[in-house]
Amino acid sequence: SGPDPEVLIVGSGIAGIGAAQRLYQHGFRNLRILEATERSGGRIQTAHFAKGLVEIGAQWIHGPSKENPVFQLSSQYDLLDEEALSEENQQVEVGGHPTFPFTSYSSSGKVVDPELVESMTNFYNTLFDQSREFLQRDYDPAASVGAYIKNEIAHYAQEWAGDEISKKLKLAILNTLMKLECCISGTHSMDLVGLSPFGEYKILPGLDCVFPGGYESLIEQMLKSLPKDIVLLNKPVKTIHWKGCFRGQTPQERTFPVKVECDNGETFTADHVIVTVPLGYLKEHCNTFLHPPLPSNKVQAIRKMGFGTNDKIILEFEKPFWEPDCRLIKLIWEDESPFVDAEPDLQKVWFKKLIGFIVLEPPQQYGHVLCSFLAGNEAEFMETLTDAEIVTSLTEVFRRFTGNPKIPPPINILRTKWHSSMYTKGSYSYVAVGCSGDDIDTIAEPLPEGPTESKPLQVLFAGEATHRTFYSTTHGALLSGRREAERLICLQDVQCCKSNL
Ligand code: 6YU
Repeated sequence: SGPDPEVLIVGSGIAGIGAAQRLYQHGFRNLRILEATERSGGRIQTAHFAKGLVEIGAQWIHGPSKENPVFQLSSQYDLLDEEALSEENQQVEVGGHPTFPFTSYSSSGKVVDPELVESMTNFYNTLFDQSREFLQRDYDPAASVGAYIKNEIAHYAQEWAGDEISKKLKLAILNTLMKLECCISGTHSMDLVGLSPFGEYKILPGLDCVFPGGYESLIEQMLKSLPKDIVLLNKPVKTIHWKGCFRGQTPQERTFPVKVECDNGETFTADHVIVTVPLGYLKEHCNTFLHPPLPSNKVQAIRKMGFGTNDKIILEFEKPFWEPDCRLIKLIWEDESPFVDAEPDLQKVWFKKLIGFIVLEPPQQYGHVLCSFLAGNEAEFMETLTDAEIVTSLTEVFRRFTGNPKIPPPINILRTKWHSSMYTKGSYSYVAVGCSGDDIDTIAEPLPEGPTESKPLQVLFAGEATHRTFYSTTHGALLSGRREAERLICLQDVQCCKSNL
């Protein structure tokens, strides 16, 4: 590379923008971000809905405390409220289980005893915490988190006192908690999530917080620190040609090892390309996205790693049908159990995968708005339905669970379609059965691999799915972008030293 290498970043999500920020701060000036869509932010996206703002993608800063770079940056930009910034908030250790005041309804239209729900939740949380302890063990009691938790439930359920009806209700509550875990992990079933690598994911202290001005306010601030023309929108990259010798358009007419080709035939030459496209996109295009193709160990890791769907359904009501202090409406299907497979006909049952609705608070800011999460095959099916079909099904669900047949339908709906989104193809990554943290590192390994000749670090990989301990989060994505920027900064430093000798 010359003194100021040409760097291209593919994808203008938080990983790509984070990489650009770090490089720009270190004096790199030949920088461009190629983004396929008409906007920056990727899976960070805020929309207007009802009276206020809602999040289409990332919702919370997970673990907002000193070690979290998204928290750090957002504090620096003054984007968080006082409560989120307080020392007290940063020290809360919920171990990934935040709690809200809730009302649980059952499918027979009754309110379920909150003490029972709480005791089952504590029991479940203990099993969940245990499932994160198999990283360093020689022996796994089960292949998946789902299998492990179900075995443990089966074991303890033998000792449960009470009649068959109360035991059934306990299993139904536990099933709801496992469905919630599917949303958190972004997977169809916890049977797909590997047990031993589950402990790779690191939970940071701090009570999860939101952005009063929307998550996208962070992206807007980050972009302000970069020159306006750095991001080129509507530039879907088709193929990255590397290990080449391509003539560029710079005045010196020097040659470059990389040429990036867009869908419309436009090309860009570079010394280095940082790829930040989502794993879902990489999975679908891994045979053609690079030329020469990706090495087989990388392709295998990309295929093995999990990438699922977690969608949202956001509803506005004219009047609330929930109590004023209720923050969470939980739905418990009494006929469900962790030991019974869900009915395969999604048309009939897709809405049974819903675990409940978060009340967006306060109503003066949002209106009367409920937000639900839906994971896996049911979410992907929901994406194929019309708004009217979804509203009809959910109105029936609300009426059935509350026992109030007069609840009017919501007046407005917004749902996400992350699986159908062609440049994402799902929501975020998880460590699937059969893969390990090493696979994440393999995906992150730059190309060409190993010690090489004169043109190192031609293609680098960032994005949430490349962060071993914070995959699936915005802070993992940001750190991964900065990590790849640092590789180029180090390379630059080494080359400067060599030329000064
Ligand atoms: C978080 C949260 N959160 C909910 C939902 C979603 C996600 N996340 P990007 O995709 O942003 O950027 C890539 C760009 O590349 C993009 O703009 C593309 O258009 C572009 N591109 C693609 N192909 C291209 C091409 N060919 N050419 C050019 N450009 C191309 N994270 O911290 N808090 O509350 C949530 C949530 C519905 C969808 C989330 C959350 C995940 C983050 O949104 C996500 O990781 C980052 O934004 C990704 O940034 P990026 O830059 O890498 O990609 C114990 C345990 C278990 C572990 N699990 C814990 C799970 C915790 C995750 N929580 C999620 C929960 C919610 C609600």
